[in-house]
Amino acid sequence: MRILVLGGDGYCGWPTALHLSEAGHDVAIADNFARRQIDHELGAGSLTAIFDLRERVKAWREVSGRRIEVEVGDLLEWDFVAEVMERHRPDAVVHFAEQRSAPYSMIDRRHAVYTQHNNVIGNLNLLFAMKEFAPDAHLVKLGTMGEYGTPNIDIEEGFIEIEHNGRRDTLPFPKQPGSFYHLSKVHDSHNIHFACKIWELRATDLHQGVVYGTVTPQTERDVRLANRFDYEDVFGTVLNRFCVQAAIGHPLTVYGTGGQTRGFLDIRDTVRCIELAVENPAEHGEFRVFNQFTEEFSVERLAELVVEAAYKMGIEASIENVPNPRVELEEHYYNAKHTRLLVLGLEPHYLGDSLLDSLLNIAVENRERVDMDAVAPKVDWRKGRRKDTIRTEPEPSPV
Ligand code: NAD
Ligand code: USQ
Repeated sequence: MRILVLGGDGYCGWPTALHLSEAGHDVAIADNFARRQIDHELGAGSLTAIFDLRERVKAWREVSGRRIEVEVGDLLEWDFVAEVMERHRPDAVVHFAEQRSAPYSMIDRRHAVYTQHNNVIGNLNLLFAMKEFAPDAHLVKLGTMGEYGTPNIDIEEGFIEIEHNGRRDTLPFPKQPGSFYHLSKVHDSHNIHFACKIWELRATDLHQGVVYGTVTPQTERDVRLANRFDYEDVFGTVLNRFCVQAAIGHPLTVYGTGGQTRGFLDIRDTVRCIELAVENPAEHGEFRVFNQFTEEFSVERLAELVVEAAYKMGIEASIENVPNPRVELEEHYYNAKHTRLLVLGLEPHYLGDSLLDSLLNIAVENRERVDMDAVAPKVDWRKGRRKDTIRTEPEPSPV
């Protein structure tokens, strides 16, 4: 298949592009490098050294003999999106290209506006370009489990059958997102659903949980293929952060009581889920939702698992329940369905000692690169970013 991977320079996009290329598909990446620019803005960076995209695809060609095309541009620019879609006429479009950090979207008005503008309008441009130039293509869109929030009932995969005043209907599952970022994903879902209805587009909205890990069989084939590994307070996801914190002797920062529970998955399962969605497309006019995670953990439990794994490696790690900078339930019911990808053939990598060992080892090997000031949480949902942490020199802002 001809597959366009939008946001293919990012944490999930890069290993997915490699995985799809290795599976024999013709892959092209589009990216505007906004994520690398945000590293400059935040004064932070990946724990692992990452090469620029041109070097990455060159290395991939050397080790695999397979070519990945690169398109540099912004989904906000209609001419770019239209031109890329018209020239490639893809069979599938995998859309990762959004601002994906909840804390980043909560820094202040400017960052909230950037996040929703970038995500919602980029996605809308894409829908119009698909309608115009690739109406048969299948859109595989990265959404998030956080669209649902934490309701006191089981979470279904996208839709719920409801009986109300004696009548029944199947309706989109209620959404209660917890940040301006998560809200942008809800807006995207509505726009995609509507586009499928009116233009008969076909789409799969992958409500992905929190991703951990960094290595896939492709990224470890050459140092130039390494994936990014975010650990700081804005882009680092919780398990990756805990492993780095353990490696540098920083207490594991459990927010509040740590009873907040989420769906999690290994980056190796992310790339496989995308492949399964691409190879089993939705029908014309169909908007389907797959919940993409493999296991549920509370944050406190994850911290305990990291402490135990670190102990076996001779590292003494500790847990600190810090005041929660977010507004979220810390004790709640959580039971989310996630069978549709399993039915298609997903064989999950469950969180175990070997993965934790490997993450802790990567963290230990790279500990000299860790910026200690970037570890503690600085963005508060109610107050925005602490003023003393704002850089005084001008920021190269993506806004
Ligand atoms: P990332 O920030 O590492 O990658 C996103 C990529 O998209 C970056 O390379 C960025 O430069 C690019 N991009 C952003 N806006 C763009 C635009 N307007 N035009 C072109 N390129 C643009 O993020 P990620 O962790 O790889 O996440 C990818 C997707 O998966 C996101 O949509 C995110 O919401 C979703 N997701 C991620 C996780 C996770 O734990 N990382 C979990 C659930 C869902
Ligand atoms: N948390 C801690 N300590 C930390 C960091 C986080 O306790 O040091 C807690 C948070 O309060 C939250 C949970 O861990 O309850 C998850 O936080 P996270 O930063 O790992 O993930 P989140 O902000 O939810 O966002 C990430 C991705 C996002 C994706 C989402 C999937 O950045 O792109 O959409 O995971 S989900 O959580 O299912 O919505």
